[in-house]
Amino acid sequence: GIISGVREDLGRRRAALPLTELEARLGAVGPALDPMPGIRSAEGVAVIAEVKRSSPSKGALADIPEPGVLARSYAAGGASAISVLTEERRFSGSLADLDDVRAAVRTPLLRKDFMVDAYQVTEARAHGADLVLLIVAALDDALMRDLHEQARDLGMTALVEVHDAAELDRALALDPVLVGVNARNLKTLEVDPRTVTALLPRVPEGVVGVAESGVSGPADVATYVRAGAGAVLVGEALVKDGHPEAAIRSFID
Ligand code: IGP
Repeated sequence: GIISGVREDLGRRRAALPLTELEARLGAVGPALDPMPGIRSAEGVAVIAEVKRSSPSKGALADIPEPGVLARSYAAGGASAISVLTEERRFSGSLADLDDVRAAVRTPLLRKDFMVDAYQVTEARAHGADLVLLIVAALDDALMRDLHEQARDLGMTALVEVHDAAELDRALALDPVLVGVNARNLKTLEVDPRTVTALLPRVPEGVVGVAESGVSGPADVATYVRAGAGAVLVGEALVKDGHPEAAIRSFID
């Protein structure tokens, strides 16, 4: 599956920068932005707009020559945060995409990847990310707690992603501020919005619930909002839309 494949990639990735060098860069990137005030105060629903070139289920989604340009239109449309896929093998993303987006906008940025060790979290911050994704299904409780704490120590916010009630319980044990329910089953890769509508009502008040995947228009957003979504995370529909700015506005209204 996707998650075991990611672990195999780690050796290759470590050929990149030594940890000490990444840590040396942390001072230069400036403090992480807190996405929560913007997400909590968004009118209607907060939109987390994703830069996504391709996916394992759909293949290539869009040609994105300049992720920073796309990100600027996301920001102009009112996105509360921007997600950038950095996973290379299955999503054709990269840290270069994150760098490009960071240079283009001041909006809080999520590094969207399969985080399975501390190096990746430090790397995210060193490249200007303000949020990291923690997928509960990919982590045991001890590692999840460590990465969650590390993110907080770096001033970052974790988006803790779940797919079922047992994972939601594990996520809530972290005392998170942002919990995502992904409608896409990571094993079958199929999207079932009922995953979101069943689980979001179980997210306690004070924790922002993020509905992830399967938004193709305002009607899907409305369904998720009725289930209690404080934010929606949208990729495919926005990268394929010629007018992402207007699309985001249509989700918010
Ligand atoms: C976006 P969509 O259907 O709007 O393109 O989905 C987002 O939810 C999806 O990219 C995603 C994802 C993930 C990708 C959610 N969780 C974990 C990779 C890894």
